[in-house]
Amino acid sequence: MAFCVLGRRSNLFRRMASSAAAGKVRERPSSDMAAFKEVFGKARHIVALTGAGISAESGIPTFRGAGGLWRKYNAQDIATPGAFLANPSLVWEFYSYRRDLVLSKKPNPAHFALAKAEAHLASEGRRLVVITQNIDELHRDAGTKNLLELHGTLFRTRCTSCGHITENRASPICPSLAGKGGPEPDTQDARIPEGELPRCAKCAGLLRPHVVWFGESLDPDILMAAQHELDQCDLCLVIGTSSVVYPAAMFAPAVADRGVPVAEFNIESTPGTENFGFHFEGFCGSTLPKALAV
Ligand code: BV8
Ligand code: ZN
Repeated sequence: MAFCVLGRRSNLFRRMASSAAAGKVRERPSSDMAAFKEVFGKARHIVALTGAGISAESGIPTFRGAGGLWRKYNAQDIATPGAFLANPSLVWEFYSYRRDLVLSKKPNPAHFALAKAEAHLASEGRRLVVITQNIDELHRDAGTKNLLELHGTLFRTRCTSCGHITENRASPICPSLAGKGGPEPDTQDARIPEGELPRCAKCAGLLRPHVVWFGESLDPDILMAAQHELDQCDLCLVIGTSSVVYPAAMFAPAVADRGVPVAEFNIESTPGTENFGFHFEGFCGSTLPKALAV
């Protein structure tokens, strides 16, 4: 599936290049809420693709915004298999910080608007599914049932030796990480010996966060399920994502490519904006509840 998704990327870029070459000026996306609500009122199968921006108003820093740095690193530097191999202590400090932070946060009106809309549409035999890039589980906490977590979750671990996957919401996840993970740039790395990092209850192997790191493939079943929803949908919402991480960045433009309406909810334009029919500028904690109100 990843191949076909990646294959789609090349024809998408070809199309974008050819339209640029043909000097075709794309219509600017509409910000007409009444027009959107008309489309929303008729849609039978809606996909909501969300990114870190939907959790920003819950107090969780986004990746590319002001709070996007942890110490002197950005996520792309440490959310990789190479970083974990080289320095599992540092990577575990990064995830321990995010686990503790997220455990103290709650869903915001944007998460709740999606969960409420899903329930209301279901009562009319219509479908809304959330496909999220986020690993904070706030969509689950808000009550969303139809949910695909593309990149895993902060609160599952996977054993690097036996592959055993477990839920784990302990804070800290192990004694050696207590009080560690501070985000300030001058914080000294804790250099925790590997033997004192989270270990597997079954085989004592080193545990890792059960998330998709940069350079790792997404779970093919989840990717397949996402592809199916995207292929079936007759409306796509793109909420709080910079649309720069693949393959997720490709999903909404590919839906737009099928002539299906796409509505973007963001505080700014993104590389995807010009492909979309609607763009609602503002904090999605305010714009989304308005857009999905029934
Ligand atoms: C893959 C989990 C096939 C971990 C994440 C070289 C080698 C290998 C692969 C690549 C390579 N070069 C490129 C790639 C592909 C790579 C990629 O896309 N890189 C990018 C950087 C170019 N992708 C991958 O590696 C993926 N796998 O391709 O597999 C493969 C395999 C091997 C070899 C080749 C190919 C895996 C990607 C998944 C990485 N894991 N998360 C963790 O979280 O710790 S990604 C992580 O970053 C998030 O999950 C999310 O996806 C991404 C951040 O993006 P956003 O969610 O959009 O957040 P961001 O901060 O960027 O933007 C926030 C937005 O919200 C902004 O637009 C802002 O304006 C807006 N906003 C803010 N506040 C609000 C708001 N909007 C509304 N209201 C507000 N209040
Ligand atoms: Zn194990």
